[in-house]
Amino acid sequence: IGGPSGAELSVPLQSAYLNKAKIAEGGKKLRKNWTTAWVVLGSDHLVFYKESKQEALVNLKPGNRPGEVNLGGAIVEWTKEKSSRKNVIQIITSIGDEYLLQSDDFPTMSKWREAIKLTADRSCSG
Ligand code: I3P
Repeated sequence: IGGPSGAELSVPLQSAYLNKAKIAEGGKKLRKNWTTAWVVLGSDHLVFYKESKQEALVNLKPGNRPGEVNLGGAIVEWTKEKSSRKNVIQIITSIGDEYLLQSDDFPTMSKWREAIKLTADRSCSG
């Protein structure tokens, strides 16, 4: 059975401005730097854009998405230890990249946690 079609891949499941920090790459700790990003959840990945307007432009060029994070097999959980901020989730990808996402609005982060977790679990088995 084939993977998702190109059409499915280009349909964002949800998108929002969230606070984001990449804190590790390939298991190696990075210096934390929070920025606001336009975060788009696709069928099996997350994409980070500086602004919402970029999304349409970059989507014209498949395979050229610099801020794309593969969610297959990723671990997604709330964390209180990795930040002093409230409503922080951590995403640890299968290649050992680690991201924090945060919003002051609890329902927003709760919704994102659920959706990212579902996506990670679903794309784990192929
Ligand atoms: C970091 C900055 C972050 C903070 C982080 C600090 O300092 O204040 O906002 O994370 O805490 O190290 P700097 O700008 O000098 O790098 P939180 O806001 O998430 O708490 P941490 O080292 O405990 O992660």
